[in-house]
Amino acid sequence: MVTLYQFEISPFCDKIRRVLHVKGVDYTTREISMQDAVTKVRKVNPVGKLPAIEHEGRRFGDSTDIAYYLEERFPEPRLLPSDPRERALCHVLEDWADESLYFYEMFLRFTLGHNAARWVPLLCANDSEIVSRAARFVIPRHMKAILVKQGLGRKSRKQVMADLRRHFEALDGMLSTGPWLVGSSMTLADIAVFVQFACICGTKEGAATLTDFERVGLWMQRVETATAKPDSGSKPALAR
Ligand SMILES: N[C@@H](CCC(=O)N[C@@H](CS)C(=O)NCC(=O)O)C(=O)O
Repeated sequence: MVTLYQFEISPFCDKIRRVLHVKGVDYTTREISMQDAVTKVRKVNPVGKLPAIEHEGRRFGDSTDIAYYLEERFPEPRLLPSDPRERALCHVLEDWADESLYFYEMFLRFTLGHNAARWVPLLCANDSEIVSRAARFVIPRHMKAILVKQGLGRKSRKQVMADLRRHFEALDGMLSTGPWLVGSSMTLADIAVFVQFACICGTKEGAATLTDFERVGLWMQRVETATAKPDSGSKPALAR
């Protein structure tokens, strides 16, 4: 049994849940509240981020490391291509998702007031009322500070939205030759990119942009269906 330490609405935690679903691995989740984040996260991952997993006495974090570990321990069905070029492309696309797209979802969900009003309470679903109330003020500012350091937070909203549209166009272009991003079957690249776009499309602006990209919408449905929790029917694992 795998134990997944998570913030439920984190795209990286969603990535690992979906890998576990595809591979049919039994797992249990331990939700970390915002209140406990500072003390508890470092106990399971010294880097201080989630997801982290515990399996057969080993605990470690980083969604890419976890996904590669799961691929090794539970090889079927394969999510990493064996062809070297495809494997490399899969890695580069996962990195695009984790290191670039992530900041767009952070910008949209947590720094725009109307979206933050929905997402901050979900982030604090396991916290006391007082922490939850404080978070409504603190989280958008904390995320904004991260984004200013990263760079995206120094751009105007209009510039960020233009950048985001370019990312939608890039994804749409990649899907113009086949149903999956790399090779002829779903890979970790599809899952990693999907979870970030799912968060992006969980915002007013992201959902509006998606309506211009039918092919992206169809791919999202494909990935959702292929990676949903086996007993969850058609209900998305990540509320959008
Ligand atoms: N590269 C890491 C990123 C994980 C990450 O940024 N997780 C966020 C939640 S979405 C986190 O734990 N943030 C807490 C922090 O940075 O202090 C991965 O792939 O696991």
